[in-house]
Amino acid sequence: RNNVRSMQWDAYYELEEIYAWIDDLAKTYPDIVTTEVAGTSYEGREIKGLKISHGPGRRIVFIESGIHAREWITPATVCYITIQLLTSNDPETRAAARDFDWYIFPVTNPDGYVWTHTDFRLWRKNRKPVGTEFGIDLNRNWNSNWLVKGSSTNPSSNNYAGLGPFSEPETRTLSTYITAIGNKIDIYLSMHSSGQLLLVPFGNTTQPLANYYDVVNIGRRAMGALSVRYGTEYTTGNIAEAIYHATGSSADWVKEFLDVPLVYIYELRDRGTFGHLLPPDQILPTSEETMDSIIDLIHQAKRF
Ligand code: ING
Ligand code: ZN
Repeated sequence: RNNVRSMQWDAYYELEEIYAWIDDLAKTYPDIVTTEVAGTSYEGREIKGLKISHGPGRRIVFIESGIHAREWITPATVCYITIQLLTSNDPETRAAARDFDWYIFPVTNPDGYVWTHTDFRLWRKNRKPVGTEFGIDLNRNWNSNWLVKGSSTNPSSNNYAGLGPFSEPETRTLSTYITAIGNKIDIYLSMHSSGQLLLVPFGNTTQPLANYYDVVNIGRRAMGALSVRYGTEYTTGNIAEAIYHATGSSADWVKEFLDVPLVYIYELRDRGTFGHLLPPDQILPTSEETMDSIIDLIHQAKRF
């Protein structure tokens, strides 16, 4: 199954398969795809992704997914999006692929992802040992209001924030990589599941951020596009308002420090029936509708 161009989107893939597929894409599309390594995990795995570029000087879309190990639908959907950007004949999709540089990282927590395949399906954090416990919540470890809200100092918690901001190799190396791209990022998407929500920063306050109304309106329209195909309903709003207060997330950090104009967190399907155990027969519909929304986002961003 190494060649994902023949992927049937009917099964969740293991880390090795996804990474082999990325290498294969770079070989198949040498003029537009490059393999990118954004960092290294605690156990020494690469955070491997790819860049799609049709030429210099383009605005950037950055997609970070799989920061939570058990949220398997996120890498699956992101792989689908990647293949659409490379192979679709749809004019809007081709335009989106051509007009932006795409940085796509399906699995930003590779150790955790492997652990969910080998040992414990519902693992969320990375796999760094902390005393007798394991794992830091990598979406509480970024240097933005670190430990302020919705975070734990207890290593046994699923929201353990770590010993300090960027204490973890995954967040430290990934943030360094993102910083090197700098303020040319126009759209940053952080992919999670589940709940069918589209969230915008910040997670420490329900106060609207600078361009809140523009960002939310663009998001709402994109969720309208998402619902067309299968009627899937999303709720759009501020993190703290729509879900819970939580700080130290990647989304808050790119908003605060890189001033990325459009930052969204997707909480993909479903609304609780299966949660993280979303059956494989929902990979394709989830991927398709999410792609529809991203194309709409891109369309709106061009005029933003
Ligand atoms: N949800 C996110 C979490 O990290 C979130 C929600 C996103 C909070 C971004 C704060 C910032 O808890 C899931 N499902 O992980
Ligand atoms: Zn998550």
